[in-house]
Amino acid sequence: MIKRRRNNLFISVFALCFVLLTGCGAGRDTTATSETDLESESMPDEDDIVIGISQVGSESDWRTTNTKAYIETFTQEKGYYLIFEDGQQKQENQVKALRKFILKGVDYIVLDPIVETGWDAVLKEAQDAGIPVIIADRNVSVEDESLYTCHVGSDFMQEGRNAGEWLAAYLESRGRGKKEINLVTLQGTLGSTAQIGRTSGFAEVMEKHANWNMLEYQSGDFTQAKAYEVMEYFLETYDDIDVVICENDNMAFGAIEAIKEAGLKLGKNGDIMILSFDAVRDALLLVQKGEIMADFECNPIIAPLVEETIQKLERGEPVEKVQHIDETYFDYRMDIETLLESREY
Ligand code: GZL
Repeated sequence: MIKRRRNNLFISVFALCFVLLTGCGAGRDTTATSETDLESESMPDEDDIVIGISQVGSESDWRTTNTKAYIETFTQEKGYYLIFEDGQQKQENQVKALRKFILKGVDYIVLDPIVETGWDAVLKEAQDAGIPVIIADRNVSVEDESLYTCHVGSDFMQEGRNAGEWLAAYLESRGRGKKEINLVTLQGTLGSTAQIGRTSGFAEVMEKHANWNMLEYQSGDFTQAKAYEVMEYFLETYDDIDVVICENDNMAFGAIEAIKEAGLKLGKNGDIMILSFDAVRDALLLVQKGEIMADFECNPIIAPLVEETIQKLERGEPVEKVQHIDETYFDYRMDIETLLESREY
């Protein structure tokens, strides 16, 4: 068991705040201290594992499921004390959250970094404070890889390759393997691991198809609203788009709205085909309708793997530096309705 490193300041600050706020003994339930953050009202028990989680934001359906899994996994009944901070899609908020965790002397930090760069200094502060940092979902790019314990998340490059290979096989099956294909891409938050991986993984496959023309890349920042605007721009700029690559489902929702408003048809017999990433429930319903041709899963339920990693660290066991979660894809040919019956999200 790693010696609890909480400093007396943490306990006394919590004791003072708790008594002032409630004037009573330790409750055991957790309530949000603001609309985006969540912290237990009660003080941690001596043996609680105190975990500070810095989340990207609440920009997508995927993120909602990802957050829900953390809150359902790290409960006080299971011996955890969770401090959850929503970065609201701003790196400076996440850096502030990490410094707050360090000041409070948490036992572990879990960071889902909005972008890959800019973390070296604050991760060094965590390392100097002796607090292990687990990078979850997206990844960091740092000079010194010892600044974090491990990365638990998806292989985004592979997700991109899977999408490229699926499109190549589909076009071949429709006798369009050698035909000119015009594509545009709605990228995620620029510099995020999900965007970097999906863009480069798909590009790797595109290099094998000289007849594929990527007309333009534009970021929709993983949001439906921004993607709608960018898709409107694409439709005004290009009159022969065959395929739209959406680097997450919420951007696919925005693109579909703009495409329909332009009077264009979606799907294998339509004007434009959409490939998407995440495979959240509402998107899979659109796959079933044929409006999204294929959706490449990005599993948001990472919390159990993070918990398993923390438990290993608690027992002093080694952990893999990179732990990828298994993922699949869904396309218009599958019985989505049946698949959804057994799907958690
Ligand atoms: C991917 C995750 C991405 C999702 C988006 O692991 O970081 O961020 O694909 C989310 O939906 O916004």
